[in-house]
Amino acid sequence: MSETITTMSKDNVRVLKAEERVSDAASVAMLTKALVDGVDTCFARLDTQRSQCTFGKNGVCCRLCYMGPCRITAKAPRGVCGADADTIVARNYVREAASGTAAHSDHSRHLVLLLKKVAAGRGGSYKIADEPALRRAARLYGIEENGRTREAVALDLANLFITEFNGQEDPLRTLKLAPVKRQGVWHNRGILPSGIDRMVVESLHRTHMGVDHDYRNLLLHAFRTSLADGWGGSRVASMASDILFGTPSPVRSRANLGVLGEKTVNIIVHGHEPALSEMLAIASRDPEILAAAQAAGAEGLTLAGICCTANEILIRHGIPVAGNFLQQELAIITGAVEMLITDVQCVMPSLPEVAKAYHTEVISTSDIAKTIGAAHVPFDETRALENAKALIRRAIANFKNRDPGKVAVPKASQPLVAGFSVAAIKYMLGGTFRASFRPLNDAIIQGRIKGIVGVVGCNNPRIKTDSYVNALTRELIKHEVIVLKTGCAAIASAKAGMLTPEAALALAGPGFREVCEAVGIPPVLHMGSCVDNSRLLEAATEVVLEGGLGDDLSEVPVVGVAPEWMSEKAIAIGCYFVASGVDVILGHPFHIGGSENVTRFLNEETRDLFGASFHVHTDPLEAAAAIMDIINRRRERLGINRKAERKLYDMKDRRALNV
Ligand code: NFS
Ligand code: SF4
Repeated sequence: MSETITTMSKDNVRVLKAEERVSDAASVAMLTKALVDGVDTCFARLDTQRSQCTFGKNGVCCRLCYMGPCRITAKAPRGVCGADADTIVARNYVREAASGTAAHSDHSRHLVLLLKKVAAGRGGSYKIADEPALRRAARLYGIEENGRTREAVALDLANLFITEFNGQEDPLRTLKLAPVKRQGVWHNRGILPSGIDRMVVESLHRTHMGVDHDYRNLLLHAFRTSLADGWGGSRVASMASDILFGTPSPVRSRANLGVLGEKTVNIIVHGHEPALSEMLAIASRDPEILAAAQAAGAEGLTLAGICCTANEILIRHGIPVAGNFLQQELAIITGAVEMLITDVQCVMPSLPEVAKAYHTEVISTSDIAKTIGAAHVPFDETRALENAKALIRRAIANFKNRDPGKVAVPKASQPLVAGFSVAAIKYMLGGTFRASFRPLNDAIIQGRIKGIVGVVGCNNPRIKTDSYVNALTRELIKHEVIVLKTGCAAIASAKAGMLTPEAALALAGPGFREVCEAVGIPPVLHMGSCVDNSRLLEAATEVVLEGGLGDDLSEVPVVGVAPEWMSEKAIAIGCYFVASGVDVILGHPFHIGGSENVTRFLNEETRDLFGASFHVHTDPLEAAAAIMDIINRRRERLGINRKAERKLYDMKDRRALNV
């Protein structure tokens, strides 16, 4: 097990052991196997990329026009056009936030268009799975639903959602779901976003050569665009998926590579959009399909997920999770995956290369996301169930090509409970007849729960996989903080066994443990995929509306953390949290170090603008201390920290201790 992982390069990079790169036993075993099988992974490639560009890292490389590319140094403080470090760093940042917003929102658009087709009776095998969710959403937007058919209501809602994308001048309607005071903040700062598509286009326009050069003006647009994600595209995506596929409620399952069957046909779905994976989930239970798998000599069929597609079908169907972002290559290395089906986002282009060493077929299904070496099977929504069945049959046919000598499925997997939508949390706290956030607010006011922290985002091979997420989460639970999770961070907790009610008994501080025991919830609530970060905002808004904890998100003891992030989507998420009044801790910094002004704006000036800012803490325990500090300051301001409570060390105390 402790075999050394060498790199594919011949230079003298420090050689890390598998245990130094990944946290869980399954990943350690597969990374070790990669070496034996001669397979290149992102971990090895990080080594060959070891001397990464410091200009890029500091955000001072500009290639926006063909007088360049330009890079800013002490001797060359301006690009050919005259742009300085502030302008260049800010422009690059706006483009990152716009790209993240585009990814979440294009995903959202696909769901909205599907909802419209379903409403018009052209949805094929799709239907409105959750009529109460549809009617709830319609009421939020003032759409008449009483006495009307669900199709008519769905059509109005889908059309309204479409105007959220193509609106030109009016602010997004979905912003109205935020606390009134916060809407006022956005108005006063001039960052009420209009149509989502327009915000992204404007980002590209403003960052074109020779347009917007004022770093503050640029950065405000990064926040405005990101608000169109969090309180627009992502929020709409969660609503549309709940209507089409069902609002999540707590469901049991398992996570980690050990969910793959040694003797079953294994199919992995990977990416983000739930439309195809929903159908695969349904098709995978079809008796005919199961019989076909047995006829092929397998003991059955295992469907499992990676990344956010995994989260989508986990929270609605309890389909097991094979792993998070950095396990996509490792899953193939088990030698036991017949087919890996991808849709969009976070799919490594290396997958077909890895698959060459095994029998795994990599299938791309979205026409906007192809990879050389992957077979492309375009997914046709109008024939979704047939498409899904055909894919599964193709995977079954591939079972006979499995090389038993190459199969090594790690035993590791952990039980979990996931699926905590806001509706589900309300129900768990208050029951059917008085579903409410009151018990949560009361627990926070009484100090049994100190605050709410959303831990979200990716893995990044620069950080030992899951290590920061899990160390931080453990510390927060101990300090009586309820942790809400989405995306790959949620999967990290699942693999570490923290998504079970039993984890509360073992890990939670005393007051919080009582609450978890009384309600029967885990200390860490898995709320879904990354677009479901909108559910975190929804939950925080419910806390505000319930009363007693301030009347804006900037007053509630709530913090967001992106520990091991890597994606531009994380930048959009971070920005809409901060613009919503929620402080965001990053486990490693943005590419902005080349501009003191941009850094000061994002880490300090935003506090005056939004009541929250970014903070960078590369050490998880330092991050936990900083988070408790923010939470306690907010509790002070609310006047609920009166009781002399156990002393929590702040940063200064911690440093003093280390002396
Ligand atoms: Ni979020 Fe979900 Fe994972 Fe990161 Fe990618 S899967 S959308 S971006 S890597 S958490
Ligand atoms: Fe260089 Fe200016 Fe062109 Fe950027 S926009 S590449 S700084 S000349």
